[in-house]
Amino acid sequence: MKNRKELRIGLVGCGFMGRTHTNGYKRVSDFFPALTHTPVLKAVCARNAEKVKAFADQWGYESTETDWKHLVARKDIDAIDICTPNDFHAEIAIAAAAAGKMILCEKPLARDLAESQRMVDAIEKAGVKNTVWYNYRRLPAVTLAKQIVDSGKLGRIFHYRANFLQDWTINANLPQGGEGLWRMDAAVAGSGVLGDLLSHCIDTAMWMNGGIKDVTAMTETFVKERMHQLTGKVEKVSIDDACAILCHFNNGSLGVFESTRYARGHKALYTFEINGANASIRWDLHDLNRLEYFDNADESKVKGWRSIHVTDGDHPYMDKWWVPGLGIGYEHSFVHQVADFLKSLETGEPCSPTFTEAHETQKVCQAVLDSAVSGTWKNTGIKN
Ligand code: SOE
Repeated sequence: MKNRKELRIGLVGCGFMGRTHTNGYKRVSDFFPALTHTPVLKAVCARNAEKVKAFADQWGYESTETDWKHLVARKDIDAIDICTPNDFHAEIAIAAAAAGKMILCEKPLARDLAESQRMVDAIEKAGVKNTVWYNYRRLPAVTLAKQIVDSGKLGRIFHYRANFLQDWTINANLPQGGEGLWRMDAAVAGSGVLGDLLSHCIDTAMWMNGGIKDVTAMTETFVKERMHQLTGKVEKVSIDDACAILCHFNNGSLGVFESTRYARGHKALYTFEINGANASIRWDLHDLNRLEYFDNADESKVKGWRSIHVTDGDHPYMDKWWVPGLGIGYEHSFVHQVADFLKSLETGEPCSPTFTEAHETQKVCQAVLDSAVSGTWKNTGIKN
């Protein structure tokens, strides 16, 4: 740790994402020893004083705050990490940018396009470093898929398809809103599976296969009314429980995306497949260290889908972990995102996806919602 520059973190929110990010900060310097910066867990902020104190004690934060405005004003904080429900992303990010802080924001960037535009304007005006935690990009098998696509091995790409399936909201008696359930409240989340799950798929897709030009989509809310945990009243449900998208990418390929919280038996099944003229690749979060690859140039008698165990020393990020053949997990994607953010402090390069890139994902989400309402194709406005 000696001689490393400190990156003093102020975390807002101490739920599930607060834990994943904090684990990333804690692990990174041990496994990426060549980095010149090291995160310091300076402060964590949440409204509930007892809860935030317990989180700070458990994870090793030096201090706590109960008002994010106090955290943003602190001189001993370099970077604000936003892990709150979506309705606070914009307000905190805009204030943090104005205070000259670096910002790491949990996905999706915002509830809607207008909000994400204001966030992009704020970071551009302030010129502060920023990134959005679309963590799946940084699983070694997913990064390898990106490298294979970039190498041109797939040839002309025809199809990109992705799914993100869950089943945790099928029970009609599950309330909406409030702690742990804010993802079901459109006023807080912005949208349902679109922003929460499909945004991951859209981010990965545009990273690998370029911009999405236009979309046609349908959304469905299967349970129309639920008791709201905060008001105790039965209220209309306004989020999308399920969403299906057809789209054209700017490179001429076709995209098919599906997400739902009503796929009985699936807890977090994220899969994607890309079909090119020469080769195809596919990936499945449930087997996250594997990438499947089909190369049409293989000798015909042995031609078939290869199952690549992405755990060798020359695979992305893997030289930092154990020995070849030993896998890593979901949590490592967050360690890798911290490592890449710290690296970007050294190089001066942006840490992708930046707010500007995540705003492109918001453009697709907006077009999806508009299309689902109008029943027509919608342009995203994304040019490349
Ligand atoms: C929802 O259940 C959720 O936790 C998302 O919010 C995350 O972004 C996704 O990675 C896993 O599922």
